[in-house]
Amino acid sequence: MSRSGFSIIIVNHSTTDGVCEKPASSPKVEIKSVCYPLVGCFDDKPPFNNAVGELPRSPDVLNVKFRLHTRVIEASKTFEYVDYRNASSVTSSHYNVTKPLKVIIHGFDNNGDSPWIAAMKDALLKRGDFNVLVIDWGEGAKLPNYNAAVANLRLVGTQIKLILDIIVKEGADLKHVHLIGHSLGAHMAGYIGLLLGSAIGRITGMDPAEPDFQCLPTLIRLDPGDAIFVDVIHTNGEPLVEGGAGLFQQCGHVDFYVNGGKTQPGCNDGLSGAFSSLIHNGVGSVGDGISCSHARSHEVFTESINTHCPFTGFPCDDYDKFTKGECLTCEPGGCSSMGYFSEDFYSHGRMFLKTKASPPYCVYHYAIIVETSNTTKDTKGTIFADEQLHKRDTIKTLVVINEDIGPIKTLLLKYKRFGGYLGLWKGESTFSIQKAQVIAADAGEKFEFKFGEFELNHNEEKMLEVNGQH
Ligand SMILES: [Ca+2]
Repeated sequence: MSRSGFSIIIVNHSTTDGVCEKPASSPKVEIKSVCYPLVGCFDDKPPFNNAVGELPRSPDVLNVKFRLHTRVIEASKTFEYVDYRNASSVTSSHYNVTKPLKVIIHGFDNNGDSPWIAAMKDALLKRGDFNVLVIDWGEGAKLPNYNAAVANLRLVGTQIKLILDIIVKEGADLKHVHLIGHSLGAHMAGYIGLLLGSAIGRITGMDPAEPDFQCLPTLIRLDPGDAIFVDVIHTNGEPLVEGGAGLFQQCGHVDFYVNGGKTQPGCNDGLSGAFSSLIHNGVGSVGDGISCSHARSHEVFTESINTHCPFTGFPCDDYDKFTKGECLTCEPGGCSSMGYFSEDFYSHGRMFLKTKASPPYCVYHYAIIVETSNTTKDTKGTIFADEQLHKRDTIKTLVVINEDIGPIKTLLLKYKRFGGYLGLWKGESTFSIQKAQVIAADAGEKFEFKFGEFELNHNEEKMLEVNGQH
């Protein structure tokens, strides 16, 4: 029993890292349903029993607000309301059916006034002359009943679908509709895609919520079948019990794992401010109530809308390999760009990228590769972060820099021998290098330094001049 008096059961079928186990068969329970005017009926027949017995509240109780923003509207006022029950609220608004539509959908414990929504809306209107629809379903997504919010998202998704029906009737093309959802909002976007037969142009899922969705059927959660293009940003894919709020499993055509996709630099989510605390106890203690790593997904998406920094995502088997600089050549399927411009790339699958701990988050990725000489003695010491240094080794490391530093002319190498224990097992006083390379991964360029063996003394710095660029 939680502190607020609600007993909450979360449906998940996984252990860690989004590895799904076959769910045990559900016991037979009586199917409940509820019906409302225009939006129709909702029951909890599997797989829609993930809300653990909750059914959507009535439209009157949820009182969802649909706020339309355009450049024209913003010139004189903040927004206009549109309503699925009244087509003329759309046709008499400043909605322009010849322009693309961006729909921003928040998640649990957020509402239309959550500050990140205004920041994203502003960035979108700066980028293009769009219709931007902000969905304020704060009443249906409020603390403390997470499962009720999971149930409500189907009703709100249906309401949004009815608005899309109106704009299609007015001549808009669903191909130019882009749903952008955070957390539960990402799954709501998937549900709208389901209702519209996957005809929507694009869904961006920003750290889609894990509780009640992980490893459950694609019918109820975001998946690549929900739109023509689905891009997903993972920032808080830790298991729920360890404070994670987002799905770790792939659920788009392209999935970006930011800093590995589990927790974010600069965030100290801890368990006290984590999502599990929020849904079990109704206690939100971090910022707008959602954990820092979970919120990072919409921050990086918003930054990607108007930046020149590429947010390059690199295909890789896992994050460990990526941090060792082993996946910076955009092989085999090519790279992509996390965020707004991911649609422009054909590359699909799992992509990895680093960011900074604070805005601007985007960084440029460089691999520094040092090949050691085959005549040197094995030793222990430090070149970059590696400690065990062997002859004929190739040492790779990934470094990130805030800006594109352009062509690289020089590389400073330093060898520091291992200091030993109690005066024993000290590293060798010199270590020999065969050659060094730097890969400027975002630019796709390679710089070669110094062919032929040279020695580095302990604590000595050697400046190498570039002698080749590819
Ligand atoms: Ca789906």
